[in-house]
Amino acid sequence: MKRISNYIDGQLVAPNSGKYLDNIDPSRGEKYGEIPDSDASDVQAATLAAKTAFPMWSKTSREERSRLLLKIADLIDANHEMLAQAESKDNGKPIKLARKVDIPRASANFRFFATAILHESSEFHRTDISTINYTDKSAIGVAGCISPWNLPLYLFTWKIAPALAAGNTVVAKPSEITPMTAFLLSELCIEAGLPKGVLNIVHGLGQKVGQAISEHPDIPVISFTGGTATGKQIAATAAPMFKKLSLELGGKNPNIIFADCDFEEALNTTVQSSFANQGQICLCGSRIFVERPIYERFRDAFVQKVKQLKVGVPSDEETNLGAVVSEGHMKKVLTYIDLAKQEGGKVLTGGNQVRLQGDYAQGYYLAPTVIEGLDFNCRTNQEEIFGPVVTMMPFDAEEEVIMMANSTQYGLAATVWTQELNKAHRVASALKSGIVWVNCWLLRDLRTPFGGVKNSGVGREGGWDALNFFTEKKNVCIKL
Ligand code: TXE
Repeated sequence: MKRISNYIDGQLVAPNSGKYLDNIDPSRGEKYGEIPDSDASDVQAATLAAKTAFPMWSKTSREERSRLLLKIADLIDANHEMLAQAESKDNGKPIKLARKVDIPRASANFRFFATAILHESSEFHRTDISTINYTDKSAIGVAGCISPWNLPLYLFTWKIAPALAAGNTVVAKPSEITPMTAFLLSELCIEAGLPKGVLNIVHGLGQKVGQAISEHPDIPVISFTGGTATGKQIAATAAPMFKKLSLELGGKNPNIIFADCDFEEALNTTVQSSFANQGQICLCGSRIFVERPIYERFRDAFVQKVKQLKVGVPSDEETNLGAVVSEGHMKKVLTYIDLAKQEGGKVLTGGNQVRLQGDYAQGYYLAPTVIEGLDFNCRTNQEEIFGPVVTMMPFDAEEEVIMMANSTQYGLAATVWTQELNKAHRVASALKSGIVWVNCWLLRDLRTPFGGVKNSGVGREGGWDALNFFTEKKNVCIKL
């Protein structure tokens, strides 16, 4: 039974309350560890440690900050398999996904920002012969970083790395549903020699620990990734305090497939964009629009491939879909499948819980599900399900599919499949989303702006956007 600790002021410590929450292994549906049931007093201790460390850390040279963050990246790589196993067990995702995506991206996040700060420059404006301006960029202070359960270490480090690289100290909260790799990261930070108080990790419930971070007066900047509803709560708390906010929220992403697409490429990638990580990636394409001339051919070929996907034990190399993250989430997804049927949807494959044998009989497994026959503006097609469920709809005209694609409250990502260049640019321009992939999905260049519009969030992560978010700019104007 693995009981993990908070990481505060360089130490692994118990929660002040002495209370713990169960940590469940979703592949077996059973408790396998305990996490601190922390509260505002633990957040206060973490914030004090971060505040105390800030003068030192913000004055540490960028070369030294870079060296330490690169050391952490090296330690993540050196512990790649252990971290991948831990991530797969905690989240339910297939081990091959954790090995290939989650853990390599966690070290890449540290490497990217550790090296970016070595090349950062600022601005100079000459007003006239005797007046010059320079932009002085400095760290803000204690940054609050709150992350979700779907890509635990990947998204946790996506916030922490730029915050630390920019010279801030951090109070971070991983999801209570998947805390393990954040805990293992704290051990690696100690091994790397990260000075005490620079990074603090407080485990526990969102309403207690997350809320305490959002409302703490000494945490002036918050970076959050998670559900739109939670994003609203954090904004409602932080906005009146004039905190700087970055919110990466939900999605209901359209996947638009024109008749002139590269059929095989679109087909194979759509299987991935529909069901990777059990559909628990906010970038997944959950609404598939197919131009009518190829709708039936694509639908039948897609369903055929989906039927071949293996739902299985996450530790099995052959598994394509592991367990969804929790019993509650499994029930939520099943409720949406029932709703889809009530709204007139026809389940072409899946639509059911999957019962494995033996030790895994109580795990949270769902069959990859494809539904057609729904209206584009029914609830199933408007609300985020965040599970292995996609809908398929035919379309006739470009204007029609753009209207349907843009019809939800979300605007995070979209995919467009066409071999006509002008159409690709035209459709990408018309789509209301922060990211558009053309003839690909989830190709990520960390320098690019990442984020959504509408209810998918506020602000952009990645590249200079992330470093600028975690710094304050001051214009100094000098009359010579
Ligand atoms: O979110 P939650 P989840 C979205 C995804 C889905 C959801 C899944 O689309 O909707 O997030 O993640 C903490 N004050 N994205 O269920 O519940 C909570 O403890 C402060 C989009 O985890 O919002 C956890 O640590 N914090 C994203 C974190 O918030 C609170 C990519 C997220 O929890 C809190 C990934 C509160 N009141 C998921 N309540 C993207 N756009 O990139 C909870 N928390």
